[in-house]
Amino acid sequence: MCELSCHGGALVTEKVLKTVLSAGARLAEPGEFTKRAFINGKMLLDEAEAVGEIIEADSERCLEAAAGNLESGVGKRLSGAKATINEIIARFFAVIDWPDEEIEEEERPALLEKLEKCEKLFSDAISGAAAGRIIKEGLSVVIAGAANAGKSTLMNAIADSERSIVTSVPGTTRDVVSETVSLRGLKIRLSDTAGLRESGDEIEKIGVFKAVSALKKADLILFAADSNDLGMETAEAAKTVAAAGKPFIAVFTKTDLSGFEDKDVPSALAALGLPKDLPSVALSAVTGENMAALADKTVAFAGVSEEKGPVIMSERQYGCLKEADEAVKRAIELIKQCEMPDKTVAELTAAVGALSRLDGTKADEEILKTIFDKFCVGK
Ligand SMILES: Nc1nc2c(ncn2[C@@H]2O[C@H](COP(=O)(O)OP(=O)(O)O)[C@@H](O)[C@H]2O)c(=O)[nH]1
Ligand SMILES: [Mg+2]
Repeated sequence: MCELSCHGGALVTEKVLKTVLSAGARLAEPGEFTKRAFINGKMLLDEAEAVGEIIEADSERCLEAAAGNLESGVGKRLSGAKATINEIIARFFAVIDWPDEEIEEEERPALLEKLEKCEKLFSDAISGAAAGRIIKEGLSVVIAGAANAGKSTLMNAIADSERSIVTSVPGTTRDVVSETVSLRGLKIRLSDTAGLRESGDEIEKIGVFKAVSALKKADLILFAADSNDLGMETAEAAKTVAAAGKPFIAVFTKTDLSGFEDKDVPSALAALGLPKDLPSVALSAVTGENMAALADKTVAFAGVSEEKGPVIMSERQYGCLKEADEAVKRAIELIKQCEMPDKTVAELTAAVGALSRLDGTKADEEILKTIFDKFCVGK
């Protein structure tokens, strides 16, 4: 490898490049440098994927998680578990190969304990994958509620821009208005929707239909309820929001007008027919009061811990982990039932196979191609 420095400017660079290419050099392929590092054993496959995650990162949290995955990825963290499973396979092979050998009754608990520890590591990593998806793709937060509840004002205050039109006329927002924002470094895909109410207006009806569809796809709903008006319409909207079956936070809006306080929350929830332990915030998007509390609750909901560790952001890694976890669970059952050792060996071998695909010690060309083709040239 050699590095050339030349004068700036497109033409000079192009001429130097042409000369170098005509002398026999070739352009690097996408992700070629990372791929070479992987092939030469300088990094595991999940770490190579972390390089891609770093390049693609579009929020602080995502960048942090990707950098953590590069430094100490899931492959490295699970290498001990993989070694343990391999040792247990060897122990079972001894039993299969030597008819006099068998797994003694007193040996069983120790084997089970080791496998259960491995399984715990896998299932912990799997349960962290939900947070990984949110870190990478962003948390989908939908603001919904009755007409004039202050939804668009809330949207604009969170997004810190005049994204949605705000008027005192009920039914102003008709389409779903979306914006990507960052809250405490976490990417949030925020959507404002039309007020949930029966309407004779053709366009508004479509807006309400779209709002209800958006609710069903949300990770989290912010149910905006005007603290000055906790009547029938608000209660009806609460019902529609609850029916979507998604987690939601009750946001009592316009406290600057109503004087509504945190202590008023329980009776307000009861008036709307909502559970008394529902996460709630009373705020004013106009004065900014309690907006920080809403940000805290929203980010806390994402379940993204500050703890450094592998964050599974790749569907491929998730699939491998699932496979390893399920195979080990089956092996545990087989050992408990004193089943034939060859069945247990088959499950444990499947688990090691999945872990080897995860860290790339056993990866076929097809998988490498899909991973590295996503990289840009020069990485
Ligand atoms: N004083 C005050 N007015 C608000 C607040 N939030 C919304 N409003 C007003 O309430 C009306 C309806 O607000 P909007 O955000 O359009 O409600 P939407 O229909 O739910 O989107 C507008 O006149 C806003 O200016 C608030 O926190 N304080
Ligand atoms: Mg609106």
